[in-house]
Amino acid sequence: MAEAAAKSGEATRCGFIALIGAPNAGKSTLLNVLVGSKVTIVSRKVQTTRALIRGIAVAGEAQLIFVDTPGIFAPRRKLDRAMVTTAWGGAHDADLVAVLIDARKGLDEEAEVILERLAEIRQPKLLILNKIDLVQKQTLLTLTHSANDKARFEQTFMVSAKTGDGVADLKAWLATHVPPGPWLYPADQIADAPLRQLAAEITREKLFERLHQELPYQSTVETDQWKELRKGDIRVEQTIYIERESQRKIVLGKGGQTIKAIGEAARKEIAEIAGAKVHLFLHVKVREHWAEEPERYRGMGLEFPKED
Ligand SMILES: Nc1nc2c(ncn2[C@@H]2O[C@H](COP(=O)(O)OP(=O)(O)OP(=O)(O)O)[C@@H](O)[C@H]2O)c(=O)[nH]1
Ligand SMILES: [Mg+2]
Repeated sequence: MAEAAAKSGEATRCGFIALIGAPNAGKSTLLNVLVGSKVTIVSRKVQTTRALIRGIAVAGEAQLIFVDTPGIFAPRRKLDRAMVTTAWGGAHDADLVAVLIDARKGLDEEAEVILERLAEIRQPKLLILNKIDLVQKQTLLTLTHSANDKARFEQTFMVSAKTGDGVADLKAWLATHVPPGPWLYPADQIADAPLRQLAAEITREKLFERLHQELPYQSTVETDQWKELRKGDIRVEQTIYIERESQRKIVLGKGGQTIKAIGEAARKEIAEIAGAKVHLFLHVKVREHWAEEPERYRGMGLEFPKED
């Protein structure tokens, strides 16, 4: 029935919901649980997401297009600036803006800065307190009051993206609050990034899991080749860009162990999303100024900052 209605555009709803918040608040985890499938990468480290990533879900007669955004923080490098500008841009372009706060961290400085800037956004906003599995109920009530004092929210939700607690309520509310209109995607579509881009993100997630300190932030991944072979297998070639020669041996690891583990983990996941056997080839390139190259930003789906 939903599909039939979608065709005519009658009684259906469809809208963009931007998920914004400080790095590590759980935006990507929440997007994946809302969509019911992994469309955006997650890590324990901050600043994992670098560009806008859409995940699509259907709830009743509504199509909900969630937009995952990079975490908002005080930027230092050019890449940071591009990420933060992109996040606010995502909020400005959405129909509804969902502001995530890590309930365990509460209103720290990063969260305060975001709440202050919300006044600039005209769209209806909702507050999502995430990670409620980690805090006491009383803390949540106090946090709800103080956050609602600082910005105007239509509604407050308390969820755990990890356990799924509260997510159904959030989805049901969104289904009746996105604008009326025809669906923009086919009913079964859950993502709109090309597979080769998601594949690069998956490898980057494995880098974030296995590399530490500055290396995750000084590296990026691109898919150079995605080729279907005759038997239906897929050959994927990717380049990991790093900034210094000395980082190469860390990425490779003793006897190539690290890169092997990264490649193995990424290959399995890429095969799952592609639904085919994948042969993954990883190359490591030192490119001192990759974070200053417009081409790398295009690869990530990020706008290259104009000013310097
Ligand atoms: N306990 C708990 N952990 C969570 C919850 N949601 C997310 N996390 C964890 O928080 C960490 C950060 O999650 P992400 O989804 O990558 O956070 P993000 O807001 O997308 O981060 P950036 O992309 O860096 O801005 C991961 O280790 C998640 O597993 C939650 O509800 N409860
Ligand atoms: Mg993220």
